[in-house]
Amino acid sequence: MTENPPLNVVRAHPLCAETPPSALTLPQTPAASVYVRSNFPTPTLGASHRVDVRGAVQNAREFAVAEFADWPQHELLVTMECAGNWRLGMEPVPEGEPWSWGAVSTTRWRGVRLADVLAQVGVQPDVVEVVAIGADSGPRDDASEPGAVTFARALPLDVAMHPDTLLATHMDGLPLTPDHGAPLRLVVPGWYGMASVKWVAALELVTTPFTGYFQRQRYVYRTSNGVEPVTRARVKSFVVSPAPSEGCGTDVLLRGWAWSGHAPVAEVCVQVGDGPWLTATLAPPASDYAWTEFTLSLSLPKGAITVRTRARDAAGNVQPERAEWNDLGYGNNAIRSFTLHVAD
Ligand SMILES: Nc1nc2c(c(=O)[nH]1)N[C@H]1C(S)=C(S)[C@@H](COP(=O)(O)O)O[C@H]1N2
Ligand SMILES: [Mo]
Repeated sequence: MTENPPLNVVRAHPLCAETPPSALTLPQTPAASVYVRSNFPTPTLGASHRVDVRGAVQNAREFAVAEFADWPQHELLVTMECAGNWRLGMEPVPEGEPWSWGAVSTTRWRGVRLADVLAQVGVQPDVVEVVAIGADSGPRDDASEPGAVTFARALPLDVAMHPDTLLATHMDGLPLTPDHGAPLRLVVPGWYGMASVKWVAALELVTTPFTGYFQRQRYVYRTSNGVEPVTRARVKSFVVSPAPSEGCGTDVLLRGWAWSGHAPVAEVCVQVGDGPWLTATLAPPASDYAWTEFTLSLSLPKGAITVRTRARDAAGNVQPERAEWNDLGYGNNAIRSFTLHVAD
């Protein structure tokens, strides 16, 4: 038997790699199997790395990342999903990394509160956003302008000030690995992954909305109706057991995960073939930001059976039959349909 690889590589350079199905069965993703999405080559930042905090602040200054070890620490279990996850399920498949189902992981992050850093510099009253600027750069993938662009994303001030928005130094109790943003990254629970800027080099407080490439040209829902920013993760669910490829017996315990960046998961329903939608049992999530486990015991007929799952969150968001198609293929949270091969 071959070992499961820790990651399924979608593109090697810069690294884009999915959490493999075997790791998606686990409540917490092993660190080596946490998906990676990098737009540019991984920058090498030493232990003496400093973050420049500037812009509309009372006292602009640099912080040595090492100094954060002495600050109050916060740890959170967070399900993070790339906005491009399941792009392959859109028809026609939009441009961008061809992600299947594995650009999602659930990880324990530890670090300091972004709000604690902002309190140290003093936020001026007219600040609207905090721009996190990465240390990575490269060409725009639409070649709209020549030259390099830096990965940078703005957060509304209220999200930046939220006590669960972290500047993380650790994953799973260990210092961040280079591909996950060492030595310092943002973690914005509930938001699609692009908000969680890796390799933070600077934080700039701005008094007018940021219009950078990764804010206005990328990570936007662009349709014939206009352009909307990509923000929180849409409600989604999927089955992890039994695995579609494995085959199963007639009596199964269906098990999977559901999450939403808008509100707690309120309900997951399962449909077998053309049958009625059945309500699954929800387990309490391990944290406010971690996915919710659902289970349902089923007696299935033999043969190839189609199974679908549909989650609803407490804000009333429900997975659609089809997600609205958009140029860049973000936010595909359509109901997933898969086939189980049922034998004795
Ligand atoms: N500096 C920087 N931060 C970044 C990115 C990037 O390319 N550069 N990619 C973003 C995207 S699109 C996602 S989905 C997450 C992925 O984080 P991970 O690679 O640790 O899973 O990082 C985000 N932060
Ligand atoms: Mo992403």
